[in-house]
Amino acid sequence: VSCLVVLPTYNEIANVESMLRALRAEGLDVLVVDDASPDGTAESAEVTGTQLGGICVLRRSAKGGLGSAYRAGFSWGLDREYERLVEIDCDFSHDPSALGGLLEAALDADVVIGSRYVTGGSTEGWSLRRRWLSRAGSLYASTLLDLRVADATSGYRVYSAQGLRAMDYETVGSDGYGFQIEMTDRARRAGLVIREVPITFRERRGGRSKMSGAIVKEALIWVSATALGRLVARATRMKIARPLDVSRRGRTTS
Ligand SMILES: Nc1nc2c(ncn2[C@@H]2O[C@H](COP(=O)(O)OP(=O)(O)OP(=O)(O)O)[C@@H](O)[C@H]2O)c(=O)[nH]1
Ligand SMILES: [Mg+2]
Repeated sequence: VSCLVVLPTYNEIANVESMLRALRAEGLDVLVVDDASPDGTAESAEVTGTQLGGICVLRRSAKGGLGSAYRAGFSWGLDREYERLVEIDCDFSHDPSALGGLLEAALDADVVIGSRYVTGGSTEGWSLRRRWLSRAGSLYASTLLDLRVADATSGYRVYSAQGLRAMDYETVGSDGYGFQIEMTDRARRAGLVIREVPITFRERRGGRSKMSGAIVKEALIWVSATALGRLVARATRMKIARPLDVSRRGRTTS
């Protein structure tokens, strides 16, 4: 099965070369999606690509967010007929050597999630507060949207090309953690097979986090508004359905 790793980068000069080497050691093609990182990440990726082969760099003109980088990367990969598309962070939080296990699980699933919150999964180097926040966020989204996954915000994933197309990923609106949640929701609603594989998530190796309050807020608002919208839609449908039921019953008894 042909497989493309989509690697979004923004100011990852400290990690990008070693990450690319690790991914090429797994024998995988890589597309770096760089949003004009001022630290020279794209140039470094291009140099490494010339040395190792199997690496392309998609240079975008401005920082557009993680979700938008993935949407662009997926389109690039689907146009080139890749059958599996991988999401991974460029900071070694996701261990590239775990990818073999994820890809194996992807043989009979449309979506494989590298999960911190299934048995055997864990996070290393995170404060209790950050761990609690992440778990609570995942639980909130899973419960409200009936996602039936333990780790809805994980960004270490494998998608089948067919699954991505069925999910209509191009119209997903969120960008940060919300992107992962919204993609999981799309997969559920499209009736795709989702599998979770335990991973150990580690604190980023070099460089700085791009996580922000705005990203958390975006996810929280999206989940809450979507759940509320569905609740209202269901209540409205029930209200319309009830009088019809009554009239039908009325007709059969008369
Ligand atoms: N192309 C692109 N990549 C981005 C953007 N924002 C983040 N990334 C990349 O997406 C990946 C995840 O971002 P991180 O900053 O590690 O965010 P995080 O993993 O949620 O947060 P930490 O755990 O604190 O590192 C990294 O490879 C980033 O370089 C963006 O706007 N554009
Ligand atoms: Mg990270």
